Amino acid sequence: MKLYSYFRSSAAYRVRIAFNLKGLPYEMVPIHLSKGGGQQRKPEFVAINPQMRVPVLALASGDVLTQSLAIIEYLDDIHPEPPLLPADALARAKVRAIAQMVACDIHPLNNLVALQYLKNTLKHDQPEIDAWYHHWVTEGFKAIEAMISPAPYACGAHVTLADLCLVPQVFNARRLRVPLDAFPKIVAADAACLKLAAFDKARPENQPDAE
Ligand SMILES: N[C@@H](CCC(=O)N[C@@H](CS)C(=O)NCC(=O)O)C(=O)O
Repeated sequence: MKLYSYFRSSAAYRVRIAFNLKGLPYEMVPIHLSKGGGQQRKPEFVAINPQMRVPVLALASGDVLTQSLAIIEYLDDIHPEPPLLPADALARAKVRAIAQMVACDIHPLNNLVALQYLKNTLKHDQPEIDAWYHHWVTEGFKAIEAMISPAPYACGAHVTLADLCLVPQVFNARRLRVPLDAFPKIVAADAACLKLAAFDKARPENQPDAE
């Protein structure tokens, strides 16, 4: 399997963690999201993913999967061990809720295309863009902080899809200097995950395309 990734992409980071937890090998194809206007906009990549985003997973069958949560659930379906979702329906819904708070509510407001639109089209200055970023991460983290009880991972004794989404978002928040003092539970879950080799190996700074 080929994973189109960018070291700093938090959506690709989620998928890298899943691959590592499952112990599955993959070939990494780095897509630089900013150099030369962004390789994601080149016709050869648009032909692979018309949405011009990473991650993308290309399967040996020729099928192409997009969207990190769909890719992770696909990997979980074809390689169920270790499971990334609990067996119990109620617990699964709770894990998916935390994952989607990150992937559907926080991340889309903060990802590169959204920030570039604020800057280049709407002409906001950098302090305004930083304030936008901080606002949406802080709002999202406030809600997540109230909803998790790390033990030691976000949703209990086992790593779940919630952790795969939370850890990359915490990485991004730190990179953009969002204060995390008000979120001790999120910080604790992140620290517990980062002790695991699967998470450590997936870190942006440990990728072949890291700068
Ligand atoms: N919902 C998508 C989000 C994918 C996404 O937005 N990826 C970003 C990097 S984290 C991207 O490729 N951005 C391209 C750009 O900003 O032009 C997923 O979960 O895979």
